[in-house]
Amino acid sequence: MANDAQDLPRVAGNGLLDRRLFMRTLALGAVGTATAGVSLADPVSKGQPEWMLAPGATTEDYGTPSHYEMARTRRWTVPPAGQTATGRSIVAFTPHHQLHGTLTPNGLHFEVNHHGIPDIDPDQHELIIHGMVRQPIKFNVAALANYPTETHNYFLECSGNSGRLWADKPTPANLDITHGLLSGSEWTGVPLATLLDEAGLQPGAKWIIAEGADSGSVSRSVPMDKAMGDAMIALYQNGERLRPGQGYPMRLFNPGFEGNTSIKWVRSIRVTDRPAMTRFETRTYTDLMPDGKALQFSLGMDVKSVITRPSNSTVLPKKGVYEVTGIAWSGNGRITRVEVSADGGVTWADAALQGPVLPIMLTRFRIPWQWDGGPAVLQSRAYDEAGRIQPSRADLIAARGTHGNYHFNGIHSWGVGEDGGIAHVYA
Ligand SMILES: Nc1nc2c(c(=O)[nH]1)N[C@H]1C(S)=C(S)[C@@H](COP(=O)(O)O)O[C@H]1N2
Ligand SMILES: [Mo]
Repeated sequence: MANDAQDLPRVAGNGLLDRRLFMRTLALGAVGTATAGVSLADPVSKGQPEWMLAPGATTEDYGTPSHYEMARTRRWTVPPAGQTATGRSIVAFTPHHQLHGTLTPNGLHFEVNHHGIPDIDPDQHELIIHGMVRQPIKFNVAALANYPTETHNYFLECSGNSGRLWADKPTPANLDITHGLLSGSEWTGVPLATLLDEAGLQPGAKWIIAEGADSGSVSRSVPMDKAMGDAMIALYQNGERLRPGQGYPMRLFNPGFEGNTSIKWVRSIRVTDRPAMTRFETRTYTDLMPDGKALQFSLGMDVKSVITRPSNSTVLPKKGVYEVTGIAWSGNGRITRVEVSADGGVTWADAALQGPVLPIMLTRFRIPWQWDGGPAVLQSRAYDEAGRIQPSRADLIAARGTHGNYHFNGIHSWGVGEDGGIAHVYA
């Protein structure tokens, strides 16, 4: 079925094809795609499948995915025997190698729970805003629901996402483990500025300290320009109330900042003139530099991308044309460009960006690629509207060393072997 398709316009080395030449052309038979449907001599169906022979099931109160899809679930870190969820952080990963589009289904949103998930009664939960304000105020869910809300699509990324890519050796782990502390959602909530305005900031108020209602009271300090900027108290996620793992019934959401600052189950926002130096801004979520000094309050998530398909969870079955697709994102704003390389970064071609391209949100990119059966190294490189470019791993390490655990945003490489096998490599 596959032909050599030598006439297809090549835009970079090792088989990258023009991004405008999409699967419509390819699937229509200009070339055989490696994955196209089988043509039938007699396309008329013979008989009916079993599920057509009797009426199907009724519906459910709350819909769930097909039972055939139950392998597409989050992997999560089970606490070691003898430790409870609250004795150790539990981390659940979004399986990006199994997903498409840009919105993460709520049941597959990643989770980082340092002290388990509290079971909060929404009728009893309160958020208090106090400290350097003219008048402390508190809100329950019903009171907050009376304020004007805003809805935005935003990604959320733990700064520990991709942390294992700082290691000397590539990893056999799948994309959930390496890039799954990242999700994209539509968030609806009340701008924090509205609430801070109502409380009235005192002169000299420069930071807020947000505290969660989990047993460890996870707390972070957030600079006032963020608090008075695009920060929100989120109540809804993709149209439904927040899931318990996302902070039900309310969370602070700081778009583009490291995930840890978006305090879940938020119960207190204290306005201050200085940061609190909490555990999560001293012991963790700081970046150890080559000179042994630690960078604190490295809050912004920089520009980054990764190819989600193909990935090391699949094997290329045969030579032919494949769609290479992935996601790009930046805490600085919109993604402006994503380039893909099939020859380990020697040559690059522009991928198509799926619109609308929204600021501080996952952006899907695609490019057709003709695999000729030889070795290849697939990479993606993202650019954002702040002029930031995703660095090579070597450049990132030259600047930052390898002592740190957080904020890895280097270019990611998939090595494709002659057998069609795919592995994470350092190129
Ligand atoms: N109260 C509280 N807020 C929290 C956490 C927590 O354990 N407790 N985890 C933080 C971390 S480390 C991250 S990366 C994000 C993850 O948000 P998610 O679990 O909704 O994906 O929430 C942050 N907010
Ligand atoms: Mo995190």
